Amino acid sequence: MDMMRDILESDPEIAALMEKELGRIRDGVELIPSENFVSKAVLQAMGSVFTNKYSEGYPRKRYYGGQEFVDSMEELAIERAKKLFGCEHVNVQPYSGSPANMAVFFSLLEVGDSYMGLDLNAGGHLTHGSPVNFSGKLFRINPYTVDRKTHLLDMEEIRKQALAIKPRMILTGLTAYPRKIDFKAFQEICDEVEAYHFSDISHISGLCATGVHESPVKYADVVTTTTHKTLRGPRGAIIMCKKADRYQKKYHPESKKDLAGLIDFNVFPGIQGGPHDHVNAAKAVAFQEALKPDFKIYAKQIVKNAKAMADELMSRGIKLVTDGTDNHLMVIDLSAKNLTGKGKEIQAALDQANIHANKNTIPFEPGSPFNPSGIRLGTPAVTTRNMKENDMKEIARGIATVIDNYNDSKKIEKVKADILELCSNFPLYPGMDMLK
Ligand code: DSN
Repeated sequence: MDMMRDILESDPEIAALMEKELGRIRDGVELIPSENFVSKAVLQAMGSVFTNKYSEGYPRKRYYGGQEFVDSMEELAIERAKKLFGCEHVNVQPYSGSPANMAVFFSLLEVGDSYMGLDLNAGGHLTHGSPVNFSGKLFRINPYTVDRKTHLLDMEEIRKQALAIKPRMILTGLTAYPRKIDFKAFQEICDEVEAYHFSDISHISGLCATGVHESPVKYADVVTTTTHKTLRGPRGAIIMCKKADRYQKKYHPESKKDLAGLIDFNVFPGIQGGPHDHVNAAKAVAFQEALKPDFKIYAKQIVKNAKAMADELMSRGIKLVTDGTDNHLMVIDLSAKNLTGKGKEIQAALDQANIHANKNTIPFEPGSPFNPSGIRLGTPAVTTRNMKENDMKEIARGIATVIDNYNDSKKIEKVKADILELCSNFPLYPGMDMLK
């Protein structure tokens, strides 16, 4: 691409690393479920002149001049996000998922308030209450977890916990839970205990936007999502919310702001300064792409691919947490193969075979977060490459071979050769090479 030529001249070291990264992603299958490959249009928006501007504030209410085009761009991003998710209000400025979630905590809770969120080991996120994160340090987390036997969310148990604790907020959302979340059931619990419902759909937002997974937007007070996972946009996040604060009298008696006002105020000036306009332009481009009919076909294929991969893995004797998947991700339980705590080694062996996945905790992890007993896999990126069910089966066979022979470099080399051949049939970013 033309826009790449300058960097080749001005900074050959970085250019060479970019070129190598392009080769790495082309020659491997990307199964880290939080990663994806954005379109060239999204890349171009990120590399645009919008990177130069400072725009503290919101459209038509900024602190600096020269905003006429930034304002129109951000308004487009807002309108497209509203249309895509059917939300009442959206803030498109969060730099990424963690600051977005932080703004929600500061909007809904006071420091020290209690809330419930999915335990990290069971598939939650750092910002859902981990003790090393602001969400666990500043606020009182009462984690809910999955059933010890089935590893599924048990809504009756969660309800009992909520009735006992009376949290001010219940957080729904996942990073490693492979099944559908019953957002309506969560909402009923929130209503019963008068808790805010905050849903972080970062992993599944591409599925929610297309109706492939139920969306919490119609229920929850606030919904966040990163924009770079199944949604296939740039690194970043958005916050969607209802306009009205339904617990204003109870929890914010002094506040003159509605919920939308609280969220906006906590993003800027509460947590962030100037928005990243180039990224917000790329978000707008990605939302436009996600509104097209093709994107629904893509989202459906992500789930079909995940199911095909899960079935093949299980038929090869691999145990999956919950014995399958409903969404885009799976978690392999290595403890069932006497590989407890070997997630790191298996991840490295898979990388040698050009299969990129990540080590992950399993529910009630017997190892540790750094040496966990799971491998997390997902299909958003391979589906973007146009791979289909048969390709998933081939990859699954490769994964099973690597797990069973993770110390056998010859067998791993053979899998790598097969993966290289598979990848050669699915070109990625054609024409983007700088050195050819
Ligand atoms: N790190 C992301 C993931 O991989 O799920 C969540 O932020």
